[in-house]
Amino acid sequence: MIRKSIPFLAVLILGFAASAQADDWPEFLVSSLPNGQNDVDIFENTVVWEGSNSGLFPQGLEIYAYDLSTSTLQQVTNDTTAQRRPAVYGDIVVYDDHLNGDPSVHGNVYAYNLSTSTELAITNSSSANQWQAAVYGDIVVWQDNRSGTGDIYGYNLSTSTEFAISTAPGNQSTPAIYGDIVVWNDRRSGNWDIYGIDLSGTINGGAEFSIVTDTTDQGRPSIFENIVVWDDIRNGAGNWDVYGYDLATSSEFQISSNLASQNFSDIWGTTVVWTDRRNGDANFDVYGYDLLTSTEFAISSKAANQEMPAIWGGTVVWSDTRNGASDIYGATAIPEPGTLALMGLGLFGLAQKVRSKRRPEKH
Ligand SMILES: [Ca+2]
Ligand SMILES: [Ca+2]
Ligand SMILES: [Ca+2]
Repeated sequence: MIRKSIPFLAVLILGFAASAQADDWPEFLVSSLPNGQNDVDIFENTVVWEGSNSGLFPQGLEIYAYDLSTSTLQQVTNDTTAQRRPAVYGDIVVYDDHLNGDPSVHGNVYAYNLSTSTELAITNSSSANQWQAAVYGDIVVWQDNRSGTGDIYGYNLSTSTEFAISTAPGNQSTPAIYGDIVVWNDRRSGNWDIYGIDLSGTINGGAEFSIVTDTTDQGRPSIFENIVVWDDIRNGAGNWDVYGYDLATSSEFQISSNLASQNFSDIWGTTVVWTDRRNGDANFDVYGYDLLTSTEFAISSKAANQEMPAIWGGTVVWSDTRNGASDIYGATAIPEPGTLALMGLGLFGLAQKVRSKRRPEKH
């Protein structure tokens, strides 16, 4: 009985997918608080960002959280300093706190537990800048300027222990973490590269390693499982592209190739997302790419700017100026035809498991 129903269902679904292919993903408004909202991140149903309730910028910036499953908005911080650049994993939101609002000086890294409503100071420096935090499990990582140039430091929330990750010459910046792997932007060579380290010691005996050392600039790495993605200017000024690297096979691959700029990339599963200028420099859009099917697609190409996306599962969130001051919007993936068929048979969970276990194809 079930076998007989599949071809009929597949025809219906393929027809739907073909007609919907060129469209943006189905979207929703996350937050339209006044005065602008930026630097969004997402983990499961939790979306976090920086915004200014008071309208004072940047000193009035606070951290907000929104639960997509309960439609609940929470103001995480509320004080006279500026909190910026939140990142979230589970119940833990990390961010940097700036006494005078200036993001380049006097920053400290904090962590806030959404389930216990408690804030923890990860660093406590009155002079050096600690900022650009990321979190995975119990490990918080950030850029630390205590030596005079940017280094990468980490903190274990379960053992309350701080540790240095990279104190190499030149600047180390914008770390990202997945499991035991930390990756970051690195200028030890005189131009920006991407480096990484395996905190478990498996890769390269636990010593840091280069991921890309092209002579042009690479920036803002993100990581999911064994895939690292970053923004790359090797194809010429005004033409950022997104590149990737598979830590399991030590192979690099190009992800975007449009002649306009694609940057501010992020990755979850086999989906890579970024800010795309192909439709004009005053009309940023959010595009994506599926590493499994080698397919590029628009996620939001509305008027004005959709930018700096973050992804978790099938949900993408971004900053959006379509209404004037920047709002937070989100969109959910249109399931692939095969996935829709499995949903019809009640096997969607199985399909997701299989997809997440499969490795991206090489380019
Ligand atoms: Ca470089
Ligand atoms: Ca490009
Ligand atoms: Ca746009």
